[in-house]
Amino acid sequence: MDFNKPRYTPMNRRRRIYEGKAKVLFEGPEPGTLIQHFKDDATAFNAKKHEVIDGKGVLNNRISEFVFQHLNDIGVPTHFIRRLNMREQLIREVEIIPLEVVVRNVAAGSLAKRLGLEEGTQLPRSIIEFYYKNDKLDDPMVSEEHITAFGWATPQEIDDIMALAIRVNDFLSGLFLGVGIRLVDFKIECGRLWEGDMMRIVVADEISPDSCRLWDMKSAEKLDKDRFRKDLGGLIEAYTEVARRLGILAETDGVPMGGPRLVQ
Ligand code: AIR
Ligand code: ASP
Repeated sequence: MDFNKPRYTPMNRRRRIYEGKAKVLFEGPEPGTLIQHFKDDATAFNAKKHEVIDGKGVLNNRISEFVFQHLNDIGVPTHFIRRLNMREQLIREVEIIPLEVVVRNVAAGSLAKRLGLEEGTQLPRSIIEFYYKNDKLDDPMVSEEHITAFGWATPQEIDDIMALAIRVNDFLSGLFLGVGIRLVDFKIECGRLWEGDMMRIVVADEISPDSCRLWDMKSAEKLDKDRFRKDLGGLIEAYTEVARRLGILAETDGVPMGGPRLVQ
């Protein structure tokens, strides 16, 4: 398959496969591919809170591309093929496993609340948790017992998912440490990628400030979606800062008026 030959279909004529809260999936140019489109919508508390934040999709597309391309480069399998434009990327079609896989290094969010830990406490080791993806149920936390009993994933698949989650955590922790950002926690989703009769588990969805908690190492300022969840304001400025530190936006680019300017 030649993924470098562009064969775009105008957006309104493309078949829409799935619309989520922050992304839309369209049919891709080749069998087994999809186009992942990043919207500007921000939701929290499973869509009970909703706003459109101009430019968020563009930033997440670019930050997620950066992370997924690096994961591919170090041999962590993902669904990502390449970015197509400001809001879209070409991905491999996978069968999404209905779990949110959360890795935590520092106590925050629902863990701090559940166990009465002070936010910011370093955890004794990285902790992996599973949540069942179901908005109506508010994504309840589940154990491996639930996952295997209800057939969401097999024990072997859970092992593969955990191994991927640890590799992603090691990569992301180092990446952000290098630019003065503390990776507090993050969420990934995994999918089954079929290649003939063979199946492997790959990282899917997105990895962006929507799905990670990122704190500035010096000031502890939040550079992630908690700015929206907690009504702190300055979300675009924070995401722009993350992109700038990763070298995605030129140093000279300030907070954009008509959307961020991207460096090719
Ligand atoms: N997360 C969970 N569901 C959706 C997302 N984005 C991410 C949060 C946070 C981590 O998972 O962004 O980085 C843990 O979230 P919480 O709310 O369980 O503490
Ligand atoms: N993404 C989920 C929602 O839309 C949860 C969250 O990020 O807070 O509500």
